[in-house]
Amino acid sequence: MLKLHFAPNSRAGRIVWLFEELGMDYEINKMAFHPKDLKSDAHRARHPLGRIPVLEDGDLTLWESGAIVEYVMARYGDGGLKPAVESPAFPEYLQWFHYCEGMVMPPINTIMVHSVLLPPERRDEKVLAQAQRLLGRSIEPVDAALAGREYLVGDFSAADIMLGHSLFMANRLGQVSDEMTNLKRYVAHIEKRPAFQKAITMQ
Ligand SMILES: N[C@@H](CCC(=O)N[C@@H](CS)C(=O)NCC(=O)O)C(=O)O
Repeated sequence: MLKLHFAPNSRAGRIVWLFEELGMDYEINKMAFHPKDLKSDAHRARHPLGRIPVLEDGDLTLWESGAIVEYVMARYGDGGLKPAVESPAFPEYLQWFHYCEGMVMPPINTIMVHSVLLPPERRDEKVLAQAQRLLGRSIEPVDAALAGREYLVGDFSAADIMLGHSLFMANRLGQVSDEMTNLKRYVAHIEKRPAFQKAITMQ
């Protein structure tokens, strides 16, 4: 059975969300979002940087959430959760799938570091404000693309799992302005999916 190394309130939620959407069986190794677990020798043996998510499938150990999502879909997804390669929606699907880690998560990481993770005396207000501006600019095109759309590209897809999870985090951090009405509506919509709720409430 597939085994996911997981910590609450992290990108590992994307993989649980995917498993649940696909109706798969899986095993969870719950770790604390804390160096005592993530930077342990046991976990560094799985991921050189001591990060999550990490997937184990038999002898395979795989990290990078996007790679894990693509691997699980290719091996176990039966062609679901993505447009066919020939479909006009396929290139845009790829764009939003990769926009997530490429453009949206970097400023979210910085915001997390300078508003939550560092002790108050080490937080930098200027770095925080710069990351907040960058995140705002990065999510504007997503808000525009979502006009009149239920999901990012037609039917619900893995791009919604990747980028939707980041937009949920951005919203939870208070970084989605009320003017981004398409984004607000979209986040409220994906939050209603039972598979998402299972992933997000897993502690
Ligand atoms: N690009 C990687 C990022 C992995 C990552 O940074 N994960 C965070 C949790 S969301 C983590 O493990 N942080 C622990 C740390 O930085 O020590 C992915 O998508 O899997």
